[in-house]
Amino acid sequence: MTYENIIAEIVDGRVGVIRFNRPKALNALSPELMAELGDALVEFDADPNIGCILITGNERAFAAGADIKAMAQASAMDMVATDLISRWETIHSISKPIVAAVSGFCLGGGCELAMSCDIIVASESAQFGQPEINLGIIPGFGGTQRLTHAVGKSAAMEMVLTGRTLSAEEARSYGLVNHVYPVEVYFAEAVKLAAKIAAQAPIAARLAKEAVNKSFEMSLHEGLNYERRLFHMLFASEDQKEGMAAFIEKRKPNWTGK
Ligand code: DAK
Repeated sequence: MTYENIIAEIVDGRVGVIRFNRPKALNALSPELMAELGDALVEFDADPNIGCILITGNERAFAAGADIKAMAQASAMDMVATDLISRWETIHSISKPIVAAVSGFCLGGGCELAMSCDIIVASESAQFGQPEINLGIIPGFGGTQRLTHAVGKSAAMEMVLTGRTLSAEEARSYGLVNHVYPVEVYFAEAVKLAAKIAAQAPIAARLAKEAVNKSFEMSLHEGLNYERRLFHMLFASEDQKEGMAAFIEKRKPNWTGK
């Protein structure tokens, strides 16, 4: 599929890279861009050759938020009823692991989108923030929820009440970001990490993501039971037999995704 607001390509054999491509608008997340992002995510999720998805922007901006110009005149009913925001939810239905490679501005909806990914790799110039308060609104795509889970109540409160941004290093120290690298290499490092994930047994990787995400939604007891069911289920996969045989035979496993 060809796109106007993103670039989608496969790198390193099994990594599906989606790059936001509105550099003049600091990759502001317009409805058109979000529709294309949704389509590309669904396409990569369905492609058996892709093992991990990587979402990125450019060095100056991952994304400076939802497109303010596109929503400035919207009514509450527009926000509820139109396609303006519905495609944002697609990312939460993706079963394959998603890595975000973040540099520069990662604000508002950009930060919320990065937090909707499974792992964040940042450049030293990355800035994470929820500045919606400066526009007379509050975060609307998880900025008060996922951010609070990630950085704790006090830091989240300060960020959403004042619009203060976190540097990449601060974000790493809070656990929001996995790794911070110099700008020149952050993308290559993110691809390396995504390629490592993409090389794992595909079904196990998807179920691992599902199980970790359930920990945000279930009690510990329910989560442990859920994990056990997925664990049992993997013994029905060919890849479990292959992985354990390969260990015993001292060779590399040959995953089939079955
Ligand atoms: N939207 C539209 N255009 C933007 C933009 C944005 N978020 N951010 C930057 N731009 C545009 C600027 O308008 C400018 O365009 P021109 O004037 O050249 O045409 C161009 O990008 C370059 O920006 P600046 O000239 O401002 O560049 P500076 O280096 O001076 O400043 C900045 C960079 C990132 C500090 C500044 O641009 C800025 O403050 N941007 C706005 C950041 C922000 O407030 N972000 C939060 C937006 S609200 C939801 C889903 C999502 C959301 C809500 C609900 N649902 C599914 C329910 C999300 C909401 C938001 O993200």
